[in-house]
Amino acid sequence: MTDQTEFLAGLADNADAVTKTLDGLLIESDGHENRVIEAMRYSSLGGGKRVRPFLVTASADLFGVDRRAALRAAAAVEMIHCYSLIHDDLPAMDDDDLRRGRATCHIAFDEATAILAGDALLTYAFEVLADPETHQDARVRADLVLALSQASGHAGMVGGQMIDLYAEDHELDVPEITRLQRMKTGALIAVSCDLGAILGKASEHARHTLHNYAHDIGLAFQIADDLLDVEGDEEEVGKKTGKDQAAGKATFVSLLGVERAREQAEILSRQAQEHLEIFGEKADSLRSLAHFIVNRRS
Ligand code: GRG
Repeated sequence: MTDQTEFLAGLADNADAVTKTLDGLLIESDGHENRVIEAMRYSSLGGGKRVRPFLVTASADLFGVDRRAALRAAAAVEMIHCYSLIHDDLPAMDDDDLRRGRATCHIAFDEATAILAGDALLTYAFEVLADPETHQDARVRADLVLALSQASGHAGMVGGQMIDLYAEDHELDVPEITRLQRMKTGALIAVSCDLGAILGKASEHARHTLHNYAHDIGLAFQIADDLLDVEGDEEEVGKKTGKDQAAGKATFVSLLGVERAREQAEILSRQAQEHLEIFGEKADSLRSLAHFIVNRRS
């Protein structure tokens, strides 16, 4: 595993590179549509840990992928993530006014603009992946689009969000919550590794192994998120905390208790790191990420 200070510096450098890539992709216009581009830029350039983009570039590094291609794929995943946050914060969903330590998109702009900014980020992510600038091989580009669309839509993130809304009035048990979280949060985390493997034309075995790693850290990430909602400091976390309990929502923490939930997250993080054995030292940054995910404070 990389030393944590070194890892955090690498995470920050990668976040800067992703922000620069997004900045270069989200070009302002002279036309009256510019307000939606401003909202897209507001929600995607301002902060965030950039965990998913890090997974894309660190996975791509295992297979010697060109950095520019990896950063474009990383930016596409971050666009999907930012769109989901914008829509999740809307009054019709979580109705939040704080995200990444500042006003949510619909507060900084207005509700209609926030809906459009989310829609446009969602669409643009696929345009970026389908662009020959991302990869010269059309088959690779098609595979990138297929993987990201499956992870983002009804069988992945959107489906998970639908179950989350259902859970507001229905009690779910641990297997049902696990499925919800694997779809809502885990699918995008898993596909981030997958995009790196697709870009690198990785073998089925390597792709499958990375998928197992991503599967475990996805769940560990969500348990850590549930713990932060209970124990985190609002200012440090950058969003409202205590929301799950206030909404009476069943989470891993409400079902297992704080101690068992933390234990479970740590078991998953260790298990995730074990999957990486076949990659040797090249996977050290992914090992460090698995550690970071369960020990983060925001
Ligand atoms: C509205 C289509 C639609 C989907 C929403 C992912 C999601 C589904 C909603 C986000 C709400 C949420 C708090 C989910 C829990 C886990 C999560 C995705 C946390 C935020 O991700 P981080 O911690 O955020 O990576 P940063 O700001 O660091 O990028």
